Amino acid sequence: MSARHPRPADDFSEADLKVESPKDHAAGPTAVAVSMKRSLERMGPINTAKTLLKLNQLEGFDCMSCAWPDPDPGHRHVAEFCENGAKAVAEEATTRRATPEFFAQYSIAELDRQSEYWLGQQGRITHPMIKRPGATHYEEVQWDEAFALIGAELKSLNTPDEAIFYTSGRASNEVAFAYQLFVRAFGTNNLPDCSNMCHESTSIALQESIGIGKASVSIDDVHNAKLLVIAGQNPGTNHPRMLSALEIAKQNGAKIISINPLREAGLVRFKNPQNPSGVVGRGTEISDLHLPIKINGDLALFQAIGALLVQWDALDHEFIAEHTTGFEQWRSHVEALDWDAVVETTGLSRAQITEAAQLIRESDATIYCWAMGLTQHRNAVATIKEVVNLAFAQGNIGKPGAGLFPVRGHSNVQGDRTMGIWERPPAHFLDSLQKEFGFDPPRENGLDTVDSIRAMRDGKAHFFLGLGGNFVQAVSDTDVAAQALRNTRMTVHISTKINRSHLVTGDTALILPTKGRTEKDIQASGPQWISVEDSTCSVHSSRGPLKPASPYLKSEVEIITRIAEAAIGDRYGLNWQGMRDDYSVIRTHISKVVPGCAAYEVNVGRPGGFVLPHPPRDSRTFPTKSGLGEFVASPIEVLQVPEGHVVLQTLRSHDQFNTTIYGLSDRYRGIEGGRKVVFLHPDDIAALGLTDGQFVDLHTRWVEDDIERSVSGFRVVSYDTPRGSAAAYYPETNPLIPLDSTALESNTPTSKSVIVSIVPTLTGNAKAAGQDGQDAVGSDNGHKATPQPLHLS
Ligand SMILES: Nc1nc2c(c(=O)[nH]1)N[C@H]1C(S)=C(S)[C@@H](COP(=O)(O)OP(=O)(O)OC[C@H]3O[C@@H](n4cnc5c(=O)[nH]c(N)nc54)[C@H](O)[C@@H]3O)O[C@H]1N2
Ligand SMILES: Nc1nc2c(c(=O)[nH]1)N[C@H]1C(S)=C(S)[C@@H](COP(=O)(O)OP(=O)(O)OC[C@H]3O[C@@H](n4cnc5c(=O)[nH]c(N)nc54)[C@H](O)[C@@H]3O)O[C@H]1N2
Ligand code: SF4
Ligand SMILES: [Mo]
Repeated sequence: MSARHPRPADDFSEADLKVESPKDHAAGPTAVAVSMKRSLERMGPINTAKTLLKLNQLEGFDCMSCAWPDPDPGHRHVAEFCENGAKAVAEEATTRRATPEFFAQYSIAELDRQSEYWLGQQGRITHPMIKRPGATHYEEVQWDEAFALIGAELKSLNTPDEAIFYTSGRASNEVAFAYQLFVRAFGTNNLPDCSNMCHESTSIALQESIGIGKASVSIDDVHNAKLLVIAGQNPGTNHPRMLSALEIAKQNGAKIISINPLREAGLVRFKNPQNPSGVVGRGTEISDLHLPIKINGDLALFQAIGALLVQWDALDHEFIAEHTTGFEQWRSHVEALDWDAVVETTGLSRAQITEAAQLIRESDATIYCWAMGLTQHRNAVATIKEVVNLAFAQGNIGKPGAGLFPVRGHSNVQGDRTMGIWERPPAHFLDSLQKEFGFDPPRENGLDTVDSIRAMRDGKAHFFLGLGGNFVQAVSDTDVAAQALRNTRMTVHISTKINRSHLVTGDTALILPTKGRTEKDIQASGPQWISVEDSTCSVHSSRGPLKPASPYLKSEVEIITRIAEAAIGDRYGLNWQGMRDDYSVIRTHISKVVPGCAAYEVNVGRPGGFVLPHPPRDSRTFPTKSGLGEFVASPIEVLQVPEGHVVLQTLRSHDQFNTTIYGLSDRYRGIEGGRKVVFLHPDDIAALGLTDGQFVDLHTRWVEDDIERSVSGFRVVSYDTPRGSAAAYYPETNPLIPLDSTALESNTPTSKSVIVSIVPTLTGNAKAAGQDGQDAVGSDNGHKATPQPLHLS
């Protein structure tokens, strides 16, 4: 391989890891500087200018990073984006290219030895690629042949249920609708999505408690709340423009409680780069009260707060009587609260909990915000129902400045669900599909992500298609998942850039390169636009400004409709060509099938779009089984952690989007130049017989099966986290999460509570201190490095 061109980022090494003090504020001028530097480096000046000024603007494109809402038309800044939005754009609009020549240079096995960071740095995929059975490399394939192979494979299955159709939450409403239509016409509900690993616990809990699985607030409510409770969320990194909204709320007099094992910089102070005081001054204090809760303590905490509200009679009796059911059972449940269990589970004192409850008691307009810190635990669904109980107790739903705010992850993960990407579709949705298209869709529930892995592992599914995403890195139990995918006859990935999932192949593997949000999409009827839904149920349009990265790219709608034609032709008279020639044809179908989307084309096309109906928010009506808001009492489960073990949460650094690693700077937590770290309380470090900076291995404690799960070569970092609560980055730690360790009811992997032991890495262990950000999937990448002392400052 001597003729190989040098590739960017070949030199990334964990040996450069530096640990500094965590920051006490988020954003500020550094955020602007980092955004501009990354944008110019990756996209060059022309794409930077063409994209950033169009980002989140009325005639522009929707940020493809998180699902934070935009301000109303007329209230937007010239620069209506954050550092991580700019990084997401730069990552997609990069000028680097992964061409067929690149794939000819590196075998799949060689690529699999590279880190996810390195893979991402190779740039946009330019041509459709195939790995044929027995081949060692990907080679170029013509689009027609690719579609024909997929069609033939799908037709060869014994039943449609042997195919898995995954979706990542960046897909637009238009492609999502066409995709679910194809999959159901093909004959299965096997539509797992990233939501299964994300806010599924939220959707299940809210569906039962309030009758709809979505947030009940608008951005105006956030601005006008008297109190915001932010639990299990790190907005400074993952929803950075939320800090601007929190700043406005604070200026309007709001108080903020943060509930998080970590003192995340964005929850301490915000320096708004849009304001002079944010550039030179101290910025805005965000949290009035921080509760450094032990991992998984939230159910107990919320129940204890409920008990205090009941004890103080700080209740909205009128709301409870008129709009809810189950209150009396819940009241007697919380009255019998075991405070010792609460203190043990939360790691908080009764005084701290009382202080939080007092703030809640004093507020007549409270918003509860949450994200992955609540959803990815065994008892996640119960925890979220407990949040709803608190909101009900004080009537904090369906009134200005109050409500429930699960802050969604991927930019269109909520819209994809609205469009029917769901393995458990409600009957009314299927009825509408039947009415519109004249065929009876399958009525049996399909497989979610965890069950899809089981099906592939057990030889019950033979075909995997991913509409975006990086399935094998995102799911739990990486090695088990990789083996499951390798069991299949065909894997197909519709992607913009190379990722690990392309390297874990079925007998045949296809990479179908697609246009991204930043790019123009021209079809037979002319330029097309797409639509998306944010965390606050607001739906709006998006138009990419750039010329596509390669002339061979196809839009996601084109790819899905061509696959549909190849697999089912014109079955049921479905007109795939009409849909891809003019996306408004899809939108007309949406308006007839999807609840709340009448006159979709007109409503979504107008500046700022429209807001979907939400009965609890709009009229305090609850489309639940009982027709009322449902209080649900749940027992407190104390997580049993054996001696010598800690609970590990797996989270995001400031320099990644899920499995896409932008760079190696987790600036706010003081980690630079590497990712293989494990944050531990100093007393835990001592109690486990370790030292700060030492190389360690993490082993999962899981007695339900006999698989040994471990990762190696992580550095111990002494950190302000509660005792017994450790943290490390995702996805490097995903091999530690057992496939069967999932949340009750939602089946979401327990990514935030993995019980592990931590032991020194044996020097000379081949896996120790991998040079790259992570090990190759299912193989020992053999990197060796000598442990070096950390630069502690
Ligand atoms: N830049 C960037 N933006 C993103 C993403 C990204 O990767 N990068 N990902 C997107 C996606 S898909 C999602 S889902 C969201 C995720 O957004 P977040 O949910 O904010 O993401 P995580 O990094 O998983 O952080 C979870 C937070 O919960 C805390 N936590 C962990 N365990 C517990 C617990 O038991 N109790 C409590 N109270 N807190 C706990 C952690 O300390 C951390 O602050 O972000 C979206 N936006
Ligand atoms: N341990 C642990 N595991 C987790 C989590 C955790 O907190 N801890 N979080 C979970 C969560 S919340 C989520 S949402 C999942 C994320 O799971 P996924 O959504 O599957 O993963 P992503 O990393 O967001 O997907 C990135 C890939 O999408 C492709 N892509 C980017 N843009 C486009 C586009 O416009 N079109 C297409 N077709 N492809 C595109 C690129 O090839 C890129 O490599 O991970 C989950 N896994
Ligand atoms: S807050 Fe989220 S949607 Fe808004 S610009 Fe930042 S990353 Fe993009
Ligand atoms: Mo997510």
